[in-house]
Amino acid sequence: MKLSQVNLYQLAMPLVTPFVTSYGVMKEKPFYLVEVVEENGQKGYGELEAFAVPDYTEETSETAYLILKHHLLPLLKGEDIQHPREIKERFSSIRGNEMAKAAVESAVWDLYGKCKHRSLASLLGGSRQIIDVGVSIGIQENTDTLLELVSKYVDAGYTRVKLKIKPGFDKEPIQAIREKYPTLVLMADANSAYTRSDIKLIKELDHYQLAMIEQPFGVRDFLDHAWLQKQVQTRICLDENIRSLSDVQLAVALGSCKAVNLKFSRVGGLTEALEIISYCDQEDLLVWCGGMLEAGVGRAHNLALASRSEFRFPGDISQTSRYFESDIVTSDFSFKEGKMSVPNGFGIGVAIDFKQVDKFLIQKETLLL
Ligand code: OSB
Ligand code: MG
Repeated sequence: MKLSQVNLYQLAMPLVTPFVTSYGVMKEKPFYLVEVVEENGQKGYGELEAFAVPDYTEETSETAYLILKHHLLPLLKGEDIQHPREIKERFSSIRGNEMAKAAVESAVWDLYGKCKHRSLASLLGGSRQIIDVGVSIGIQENTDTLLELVSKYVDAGYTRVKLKIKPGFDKEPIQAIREKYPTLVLMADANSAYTRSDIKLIKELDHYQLAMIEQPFGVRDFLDHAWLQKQVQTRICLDENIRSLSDVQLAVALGSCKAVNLKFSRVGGLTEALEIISYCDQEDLLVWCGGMLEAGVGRAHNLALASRSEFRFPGDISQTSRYFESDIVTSDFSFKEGKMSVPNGFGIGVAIDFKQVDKFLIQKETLLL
């Protein structure tokens, strides 16, 4: 495949309700839809998932755009790409900037699927057609609102609930959910809001049969997480810490976690994600598919990846309508009773709805390769 052109659609999609985490509030999702075009006119799509503010990882939508345009795309100029796996190697001279890399890489995987008449799920080695999915619930004003939300999702059939927590909004809401739903698969995500000095509180969370506690400590704190994991029964799951396979290897060597939230966008692409999945499987480390409030394109990539059988725990892949009024793809991924189907058309298997893209468009830029 020879790429001839890349179109960047800068979009901003308002969220139906603000998403609140321990570190901030998100009211809209600004992102780029990346369209890679090969010499015969075939097109592939990826989403650039970096947020507006560098409070989850260092990248922002703006910095990732600059890296993509000035440093990543020039590396593909005139290159004949035999397989999307090669992209990781071609980008290896650029440090970090995983989300910028993943945006291009995932678009090339889609393009490759379309050229080869294969679904992305089958290219990635996925075998499941229908997968269990879970919701991630932001920090709520009070426990009543939270319980109402949880009951709505439980009624809809979601088989796993993840609750965002922070100091002051942790034990009480977890206890309230647990009392009402004794057997619900429940977990908490702190987005690094705690430190070693919170050990007493975290030990108390051991009493609520949480499936895991995600990212309690700092985003580079492998040692602190290892210290914590030794003292609690509940699995510690790492999210922000994991930017590459070697981060997972470090976590295993130190005993920093018993589970990994895998977002291909946070680890630089699907190729790195596949290596992480194999390694987790080999090490018996629970791995599951995380989310970045994706629109339809990123969601389709997630579903394809999550169709691999190694994902034995429901991911953060819920209905797009939880986050957005309408989507930029024509499919709604048919959600039914807590399960979603994996698209089986060529590539990501969903079509772009350009009327919708126009609706959210800030500007479009064409880059010739
Ligand atoms: O920590 O997993 C996280 C959303 C934005 C930033 C970080 C996280 C999240 C989520 C939402 O938990 C997952 C989703 O439903 O897309
Ligand atoms: Mg998380």
